[in-house]
Amino acid sequence: MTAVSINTTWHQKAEKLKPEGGLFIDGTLLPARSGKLFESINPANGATIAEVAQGDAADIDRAVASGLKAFKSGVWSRKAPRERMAVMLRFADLIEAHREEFALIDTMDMGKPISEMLNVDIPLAVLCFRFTAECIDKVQGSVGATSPDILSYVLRQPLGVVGCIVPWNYPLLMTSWKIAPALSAGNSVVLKPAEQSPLSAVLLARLFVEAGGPEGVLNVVNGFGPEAGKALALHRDVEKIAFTGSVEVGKLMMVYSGQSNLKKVSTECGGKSPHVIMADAADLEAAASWAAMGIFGNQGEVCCAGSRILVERKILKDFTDIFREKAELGYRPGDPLNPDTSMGPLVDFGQQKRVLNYIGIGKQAGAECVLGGGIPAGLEKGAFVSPTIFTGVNNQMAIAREEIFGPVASIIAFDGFEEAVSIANDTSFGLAAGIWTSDLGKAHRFARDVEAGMVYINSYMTGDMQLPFGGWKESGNGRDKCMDALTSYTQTKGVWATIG
Ligand code: TXE
Repeated sequence: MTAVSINTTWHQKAEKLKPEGGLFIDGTLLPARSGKLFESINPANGATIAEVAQGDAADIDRAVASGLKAFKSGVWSRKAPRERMAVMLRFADLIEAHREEFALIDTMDMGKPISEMLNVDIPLAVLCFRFTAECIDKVQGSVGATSPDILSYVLRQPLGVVGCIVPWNYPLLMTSWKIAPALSAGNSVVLKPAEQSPLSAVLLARLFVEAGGPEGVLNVVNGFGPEAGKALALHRDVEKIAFTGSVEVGKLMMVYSGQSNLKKVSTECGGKSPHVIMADAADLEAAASWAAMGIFGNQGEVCCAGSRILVERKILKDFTDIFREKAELGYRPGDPLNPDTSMGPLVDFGQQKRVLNYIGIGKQAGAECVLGGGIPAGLEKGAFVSPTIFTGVNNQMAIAREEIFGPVASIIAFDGFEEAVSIANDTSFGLAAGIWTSDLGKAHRFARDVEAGMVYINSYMTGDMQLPFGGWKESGNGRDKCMDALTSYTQTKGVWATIG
C-alpha cells in the first residue's frame, strides 16, 4: 500500500482554498439563527477544513419562506422556458469553469480521489445541468380529444418549493441530479447537503445567482439530518422531498410526508447489487476489471456498487484470481489529493468503523477474507480501509444482505443461470444488476427477470442522462436523470373550457 505522499500542486491549491461554510438564503450567506457551528473534517488526515453553520428548523423556515416568496413572484417559475434554459446553461458553464475548486472541496470533504472528481463527478454534473436545461422547452402539456364545443387541455406546472436532501458519496453529482431538474422545471429549492460534505453546495448556490438565477430560488441549509433535514421534510410549504440516502431515513421521509402535507416523496436508498459472471463470459479479464471498479471505485461508497459478485462455479477459481489481482493493482489507498491515487479514505471515521465491523462479521460467519480486511499500513491517520475480498460467502450472511457502503466484495458461487437469477433477486434491495455472458438470450432474460431498476450487460455502472437512475423494492421509488426526472418535478392540471 502507498503511504500518503505530498503532491505539491494540489496541496498548494488546497492550502489557498477558503470554502464558505454558511447558509445560503435569499441570495445571501448567513450564519445559523442559533449561531451554532460544526466542523467539516478531512477524512484523509482528520484536519478541520472549515467551520460550517449548523442550521435547524428556524433556518429551514427562513429558507422555505424565501423559496416560496420567489416562487409566488413568478420571477423564476413563470420565466419563459428558453430564458430559464439560458440561465441553467450559464450555470453549467460556471460549474465547469470552477472545476478545480469543486474538485478540491469535495475531495477534502469526503475523501474521494481528486482524479475521480475531475474525470467523473464534475463532467457528469455539468452534463446533467446541460441535458436538463436542454429539456426545459421540450416538456409539453396536451390537448384532449373532447367534443367540438369543448377545449380540454393538460398543463404541466412546477410544484412550488422542493426540498432536496442529499448524501455525501457524490456531493456535487447527487446534488446536481436533484437540483438540476427541480430548478429547470421552475421550482424553488431548499437544499440540505449531508453534514459530512457540506461545502460544495454553498459554492453551487453562489454560482446559480452569478448565472442569473434569481435570489431565493436556490437556498442551502447545512446542518444535521434529525434537525435541519427533518424540519425540511415536515414543512407544510414544501411540495416535494427528493431524497437520496439510507433505507431507514428514506422510510422516514414518507412518514414525515404523512405527518405534514402529503408532499410528494422520491427516494433513492442504495442497494446490494448482484454482478453476475457466467462461465460463458467472453472476456474474463474485462469482467474482473469492471467487477473491481464496481465495488472498489469511489471506495465502494456507491449506491449501485456491485457488492455481491455471483460467479458460476466452473470459473470460480480463475475469476477470483484475476479479480484479486485487479483489486490489488488497481485500487491502492493513498492521498486523495495525489492525482495518481485510485482510492481515498472513507467519508469519516464512523464509516470506517462501520465497514471494519462488517469485515469482522464476515470473518466470524466463516467467509474467507482473501484480500485486505483492515486498515492499510502507513495510513492510520485517515479513515482508510483496504480493498477487501471475501470468498465462500453465502447469500444469507449479513455481508451479502446488508449494504456495507465500503470497499468490501462478497463472492458467491452458483451453478447455472436459474440459480444466479434466484440469488440475485433474493434481497430486499433492487437498485442495479449486471451480467457477463456471451449468450444474448441469457443476457436479455436476465434483464427481463432481475428485480432491479438498472441492468448492465457486459459492463457495469454505465449509462448516461438518457436512462433513468433509480431502484425497485427498498432501493426506493424515485428516478434521477432522464426526461422523467424533469417531469417528476412538475404537476398536471386539467383544464375544461366550454367554448360552444
Ligand atoms: O445516511 P442518511 P448516512 C447508506 C449507506 C450508508 C448508510 C448511512 O449504507 O452506510 O446509508 O449513511 C439526512 N430527517 N447510504 O448516515 O442518514 C442526512 O443529513 C431528514 C446510501 O449518511 O440516510 C443526509 O443529508 N433527513 C446512499 C441524508 O439524509 C435526514 C447514500 C442521508 O443520510 C434524517 C448515503 C432525518 N431524520 C448513505 N436523518 C445512497 N443511496 O447512495 C438523516 N438525514
